[in-house]
Amino acid sequence: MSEVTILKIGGSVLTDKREEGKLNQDRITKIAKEIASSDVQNLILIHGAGSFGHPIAKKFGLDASGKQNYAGAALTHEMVKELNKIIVKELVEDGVAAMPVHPMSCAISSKGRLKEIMTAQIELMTDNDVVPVIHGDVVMDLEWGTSILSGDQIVLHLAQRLKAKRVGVGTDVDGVIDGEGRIIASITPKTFSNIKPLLTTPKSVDVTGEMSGKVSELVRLAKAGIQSYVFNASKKGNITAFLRGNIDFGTVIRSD
Ligand code: IP8
Repeated sequence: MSEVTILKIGGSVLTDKREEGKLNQDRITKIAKEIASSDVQNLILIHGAGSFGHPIAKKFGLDASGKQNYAGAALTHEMVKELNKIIVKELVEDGVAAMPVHPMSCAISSKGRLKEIMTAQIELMTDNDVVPVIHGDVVMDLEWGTSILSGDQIVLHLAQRLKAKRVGVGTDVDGVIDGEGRIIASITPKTFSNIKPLLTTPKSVDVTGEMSGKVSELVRLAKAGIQSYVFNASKKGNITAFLRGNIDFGTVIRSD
């Protein structure tokens, strides 16, 4: 298979995180159009859960501690699937051959860490110019019964497994921001330990750790020799620039 580009778009971009189950339809429309007009080959799209996943997961106690509630897990899965359906539909209407991929049906975690995700169907999709649209989800867990799987972990896993040539994580801020509101231009595994304490968001509704969780996954990826970018996906033109390899904004996470 040819080298893939992996783009994750955060739930904070696609939904209104202040209200459960509320979309940010304008952004979804804008982003789908940018993806449709970029003509990028071998794209894998991953999206976060936003207000379709985090509030409901929190309500049922499904966080990183491994607490169990199967009915709550099923309802959370249904709700993130709903967001996925809306995004796939929007892309298809704009002429992108997009197809849903639900981790609950093809991935397994252990103590909250992704162990396995079936990639044969994802590879077949990209080989056939289809864009797989994967999402943060609830998955079966070898130790805990079920656990929350963030889209950021899926980025890490697929980028390594499929040897991605370009990896980007789009958020609703201009990159990774330091304690004084400045964009951090680059992060390496060495510099991350000093930066990490600046990124935690107390009392967040986000069950997967917001920016700190995201950058931790990307630092793991950098350790494996794959560089990635965190950038503002809600600004017009940024997704197009990333997909075309013209990114000179946001934060780069690299190995040294
Ligand atoms: O928004 C979380 O995925 P993320 C998935 O990518 C759920 O962290 C179900 C909350």
